Amino acid sequence: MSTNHGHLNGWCLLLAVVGVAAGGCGGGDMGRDAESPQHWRFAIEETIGSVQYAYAQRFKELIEQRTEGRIRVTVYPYGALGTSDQLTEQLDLGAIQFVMASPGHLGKLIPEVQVFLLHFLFSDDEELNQRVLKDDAELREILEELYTHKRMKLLAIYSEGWQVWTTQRPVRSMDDFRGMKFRVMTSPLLIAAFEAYGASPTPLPYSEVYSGLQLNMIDGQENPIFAIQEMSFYEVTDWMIFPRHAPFITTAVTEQRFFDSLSTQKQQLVLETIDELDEYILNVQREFNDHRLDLILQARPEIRMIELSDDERQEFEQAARSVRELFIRRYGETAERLIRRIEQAIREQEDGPAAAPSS
Ligand code: 6CS
Repeated sequence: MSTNHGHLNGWCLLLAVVGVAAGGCGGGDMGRDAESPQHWRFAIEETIGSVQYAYAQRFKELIEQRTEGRIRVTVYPYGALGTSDQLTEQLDLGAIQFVMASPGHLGKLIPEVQVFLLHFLFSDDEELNQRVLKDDAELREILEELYTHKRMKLLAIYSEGWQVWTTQRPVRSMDDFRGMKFRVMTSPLLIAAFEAYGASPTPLPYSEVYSGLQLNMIDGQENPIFAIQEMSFYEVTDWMIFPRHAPFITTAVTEQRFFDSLSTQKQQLVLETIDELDEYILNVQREFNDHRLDLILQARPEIRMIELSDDERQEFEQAARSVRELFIRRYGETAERLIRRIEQAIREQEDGPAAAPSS
């Protein structure tokens, strides 16, 4: 990210072109009297109707209600302001105040956050995982520090549902992955993850996945069901594979300087609102993923589905271990602490706080 003024003016120009009165571009709302109207901008990495959209819209509703309209929130869906990487750049420039930043892309900027991309790390129980992501103080502390170094304030971490592979041929074993051009998000660890399975991973931004599948530049990709439906990936796929190897995890973020400029009351308002959204979004993602699987099946009943058995998952789980080791080798002590903390927090949730530390 850059704070270079040439860049800044470029973004201000871009924002002006797309119709955003950019508060952060030279004397906007920040730093005004706490009671004056304010306009906050929340950019997401997904389209209207997505899980992230539901999250940001609910945030908007609650903030506007609670401030009786003194704070206005505009939500920018994917495409309005650029790719995931461009959203975090614009946050850094102060042009937007809130973004969704998924580790699948943010990992280029904060490598340790790629812990959320590791396969077979989380439990099968979504509610348990959510408690770990939301409530584990040590995990949050480590991550908050990493985000702060990049001038971001981490607000929330949540799952949008299990990643599902969409492919042109059945996949039950690593053999089936051999030579498959598989699209991954742009964080480097995902390349290692699918190389370990024998595939040929191809990093691409979200907006290029549909055309990549349609033109056979890629043979497969992974995303939660709701995204497969709303991005129409199901139109250009023959198989859906359910390995339960990883949830799609994202983070809601604000810019640190913006947050620090708010009155204590407004900071509290943001934190309390975010806190409430956690349960809301767990229910939304479940509902979206369930319902949209039905929509996919109605639209293309010929799509074939495979749920990997525990035995079939084992082969992948075994291969994924080398990626964990690579993650630690590449990114060091903090990376290792994050893995250990997540494992320990899951054990504590499963067995109660007295769970013994791992050896
Ligand atoms: O695959 C991706 O790139 C995207 N998938 C989702 C579900 N959300 C945002 C992310 O960029």
